Amino acid sequence: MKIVSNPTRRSVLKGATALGASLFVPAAWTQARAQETKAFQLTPKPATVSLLGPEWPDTDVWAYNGRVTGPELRLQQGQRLRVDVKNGLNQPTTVHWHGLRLPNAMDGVPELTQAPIDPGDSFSYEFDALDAGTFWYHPHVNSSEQVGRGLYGALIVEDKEPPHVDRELTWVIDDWRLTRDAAIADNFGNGMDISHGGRQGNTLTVNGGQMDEVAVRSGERIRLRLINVANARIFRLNFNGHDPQVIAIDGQPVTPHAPTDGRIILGPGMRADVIIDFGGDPGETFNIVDAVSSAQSYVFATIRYSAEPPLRTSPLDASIRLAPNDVATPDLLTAERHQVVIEGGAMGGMRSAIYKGETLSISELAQQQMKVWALNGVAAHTTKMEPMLTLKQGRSHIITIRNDTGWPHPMHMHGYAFQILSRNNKAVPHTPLADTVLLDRNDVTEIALVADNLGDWMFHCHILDHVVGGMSAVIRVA
Ligand SMILES: [Cu+2]
Repeated sequence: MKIVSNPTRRSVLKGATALGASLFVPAAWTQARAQETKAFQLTPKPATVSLLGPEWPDTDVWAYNGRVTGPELRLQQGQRLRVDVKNGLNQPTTVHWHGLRLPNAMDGVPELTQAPIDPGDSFSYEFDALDAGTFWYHPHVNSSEQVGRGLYGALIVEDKEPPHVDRELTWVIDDWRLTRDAAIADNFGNGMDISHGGRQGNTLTVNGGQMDEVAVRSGERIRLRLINVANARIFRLNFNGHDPQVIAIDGQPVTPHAPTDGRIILGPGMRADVIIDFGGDPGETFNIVDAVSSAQSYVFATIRYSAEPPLRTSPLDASIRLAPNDVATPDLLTAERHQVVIEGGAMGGMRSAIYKGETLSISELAQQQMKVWALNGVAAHTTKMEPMLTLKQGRSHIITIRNDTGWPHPMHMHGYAFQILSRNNKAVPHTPLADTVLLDRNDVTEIALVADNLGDWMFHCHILDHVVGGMSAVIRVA
């Protein structure tokens, strides 16, 4: 991997002038100004691919540049990214850059931050890659169906000084609902999925194909970038016989640590970077298990050691700690406090919610295209709404999120990396930064941030059918 050189004085000055014209930019952004632009083209369009291998029929999908997953966009921290998107679908789309702190107008939310890109039309996204880390991109129009049909890809911003590893792998993990003919089941947005746990699939893919085995060599150190792009499935990966160290969560560096219970938990939208020293013997095999619960688990993939002699006899003696990104630290003593309450869904206690300004009973909400979820008493009917919360620009804020439903929800906030302070009144170890926080049913969590990125930002569940059911809101930073 290449190492980014520091921006020259000239490029810093040039950048400062250009950015001075925009509304508001955190101080760090002007310093991180790119000296070079990396340009890519993305064309979302129908395509036919093999998800299951040659013994199965091909699958009609929607895909970026005809590939599932879409191309891995890679650039170095501090570089500028430009992506020209041409819509080859027969419906509007946008591209959202999940987890990236970027100017509001580049966030890819239809109506809220840009007009949707109509079929045949184009839109160019351009912003600086402020944070190194593992991110991804996907549409934000009709997301359940567009993501569920295969529109997603990884966006990797390389560290200036990456840890020394022998190999780096990206696993983009999806869960598809296929018919017996390997076609995508077209029952998107049905009431059952919306009101329960979302669109759970029946077929897993990694990077758009089957990954029964992972070939490794004894002694090697691998950095694994895990990205859960599934509509609804929560993964709990256990690397049996190995000791993965989590070095980043949602792209943001964290104190290297072993995952709790040995399971790496990834709700939809979430990422983890892990470093694994493969200490098994040549020829050995181990299972990676998705340990859903103590009663339920399945083999996600099998690690197979080659017969080659070990690359080294003891683990590499090199630091695996990543340099932090320049994210402002909230002042918890002076922070303003806010609350978000999640209600609704099947087996929930919600009696009514506000929909389009009117209070409706739960059965009336069900008749409004299943708007059966609410955030602070409001079921969303569109992306452009009056803000649920308004955060004062430049101030620190603590948001308490309470899940009063019978279902887990990975709650995602755009434009920010927030600290996860506590879960059920217990401090979260390492106070990780994240863009998505997974709440189990009846969980309460506190997150904190400095409101340094101006604009109207989406705050929503990343179980995409829950968004269809109204579980989204706007947080305004002004
Ligand atoms: Cu949800």
